[in-house]
Amino acid sequence: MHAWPASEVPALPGKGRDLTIHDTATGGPVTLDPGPVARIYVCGITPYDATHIGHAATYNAFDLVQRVWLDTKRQVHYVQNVTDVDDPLLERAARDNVDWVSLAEQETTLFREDMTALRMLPPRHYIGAVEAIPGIVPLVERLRDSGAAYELDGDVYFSVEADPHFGGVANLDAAAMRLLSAERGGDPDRPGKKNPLDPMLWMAAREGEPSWDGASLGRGRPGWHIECVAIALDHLGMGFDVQGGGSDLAFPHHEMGASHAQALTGEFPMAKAYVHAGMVGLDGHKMSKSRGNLVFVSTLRREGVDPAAIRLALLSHHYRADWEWTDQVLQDALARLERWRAAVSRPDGPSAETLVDEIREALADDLDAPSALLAVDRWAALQEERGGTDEGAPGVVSRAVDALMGVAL
Ligand code: 5CA
Ligand code: ZN
Repeated sequence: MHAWPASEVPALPGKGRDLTIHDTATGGPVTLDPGPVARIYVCGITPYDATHIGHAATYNAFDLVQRVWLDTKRQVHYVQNVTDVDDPLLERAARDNVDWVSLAEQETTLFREDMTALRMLPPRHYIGAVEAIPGIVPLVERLRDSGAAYELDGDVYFSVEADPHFGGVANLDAAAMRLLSAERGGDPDRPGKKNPLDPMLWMAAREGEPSWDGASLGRGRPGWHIECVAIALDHLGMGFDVQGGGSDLAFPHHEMGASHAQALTGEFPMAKAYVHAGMVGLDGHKMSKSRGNLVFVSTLRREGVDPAAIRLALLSHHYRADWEWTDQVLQDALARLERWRAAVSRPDGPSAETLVDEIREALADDLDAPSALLAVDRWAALQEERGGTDEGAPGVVSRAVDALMGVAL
């Protein structure tokens, strides 16, 4: 699949510092030390509805990760998937009486447009589940042949007991795992499973549903977790730097993915840091496609909201916090954008040297974007109150805000 066009990342004087980030698996900060090419996998959308503010907030977090790395003069190898075949997509297509392929294509196109408008850096490899199937099948066969997977009425399940590290990503107790498994695509109550938590690797063809050739697995379609593992291992290999997604992916998705990879390669961990963004809510509930309480990026754009203001609204919350989208959040972002634009539109201003360091420090410290915004606010306030004589300063500020936070002033 093609991704979306890259917006330019201006080069800044000097160099940023290495990123320290909260790792769900260890429950604490890790300072990542990627090689010259940092490797990151971020779980993509299931394209049955438009990009909402919650998605955008999660992708904003991982965009910041990359911008911090780029500022340390590294390259970034970024991979993202599109879950373009899965139960929720097929169910939505059936409900609305539309072709599931067209629905997925249409929503993926809209997602690309939203990401472009928000200046999110595109992945180098943007891979759909369907196009990954030829790579998934041999992995499932290998897991089955090694005894890490078993068949149940034609479906193939992964055995969580095959991984000695199982549970080490989300660190949840058995009851919590069982509950979340039922809520998030698992089937803990299906009779005949070795362990209720075992996730499906390959689902045998169902009447009226799409299916693909699965070689010795028979016709069917892939499970959700193996999709991301196959794509990540194919394009990044084991031991990449960050696997990212919203906090609702820690269990079962990233937990199971880590176990699949361990059983396949004998290596651990798949990612050096498992990074999770908080959930954005609306009217007291997590914004979710299934609940329907959504604010779409595309709707805001159609209403004429500047995407830079949407981006500032996302940046005004720490990525790990759960927060609520309100009209006030957007109004504050619009006002901030106006203040910043006025401040950088003057030919000179207060020195920006310490400001660039402050933004860099804030972001390198677990992506503290709210503190970075406050630092820019202080510079803009100084500019408004007293101005300054540094001729390069407004340009440095607008380049820094663009390079490090994707905000075009
Ligand atoms: N296709 C899978 C991942 S492989 C999936 O979860 N798709 S999704 O469309 O449901 O979500 C895409 C990303 O947005 C995931 O990282 C998810 O954790 C995140 N996300 C979903 N809802 C919210 C929300 N309300 N707030 C923050 N992030 C969210
Ligand atoms: Zn995923």
